[in-house]
Amino acid sequence: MSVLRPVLFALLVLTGTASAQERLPDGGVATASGDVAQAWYGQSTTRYDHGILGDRVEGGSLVVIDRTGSRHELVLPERYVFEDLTPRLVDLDGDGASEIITIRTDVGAGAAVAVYGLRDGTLVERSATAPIGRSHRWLSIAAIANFTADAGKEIAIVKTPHIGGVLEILSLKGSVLETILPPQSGYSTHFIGSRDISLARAEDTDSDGFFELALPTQDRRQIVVLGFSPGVHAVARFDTGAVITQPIGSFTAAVTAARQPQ
Ligand SMILES: [Ca+2]
Ligand SMILES: [Ca+2]
Ligand SMILES: [Ca+2]
Repeated sequence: MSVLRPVLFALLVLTGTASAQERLPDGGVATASGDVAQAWYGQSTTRYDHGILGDRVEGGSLVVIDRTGSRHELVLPERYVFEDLTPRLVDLDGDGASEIITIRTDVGAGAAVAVYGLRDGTLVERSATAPIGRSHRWLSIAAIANFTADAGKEIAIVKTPHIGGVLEILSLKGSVLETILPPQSGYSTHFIGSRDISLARAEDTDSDGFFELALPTQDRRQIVVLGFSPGVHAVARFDTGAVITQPIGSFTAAVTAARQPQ
């Protein structure tokens, strides 16, 4: 016993150190209760010189632990990085299996949304948008929720949030991520250097089953609340009195108060 205990302790410490080293230093671990138990970014790399998320270290692989405890790793080709901090685990299409939603950047052509999943026990790409089209152009995944009557949950993104952000709503249809409503310009959900990937927040303020999205205007001095069903429409607008630097908090009460007749 006296020999075994220190050996076991040393093994545990080594295991912990290894997993910490392989994870993106400032990245998080996403957890869920479905077929995917955990996901994070590994194989940190400095091969992309953009550095808008607090440092110039980005993810080079996607690591997934399935519900049986098996580990899967998808290593990106050299021309890509995950320009993101923590993958998102959401069942977009309602089939009971988690989708793994990431921001994947083509070093030469900018950021895209890439969706992965486990299929027959293998980690595979389910779908991806085209990259923005230029290097050093990023997009923020603003929120994922049921925004419209399209089946399942939709992904709200803001392309190029630093230089004239454009909001788009994406719906996963089979293997295609389709933009389903007219893009809306003039929003910003991230500022350079921030580790908050999104300043936006989704809530169903009127309990109709469709979520509204609160997001900062381009100058980050106002919050606009948009609804998407039916069609894109403004629900409320608030002056913040200062530049927004933190993710927006719960806004249902403010919207409810704004709806009341004065
Ligand atoms: Ca699914
Ligand atoms: Ca929907
Ligand atoms: Ca609603």
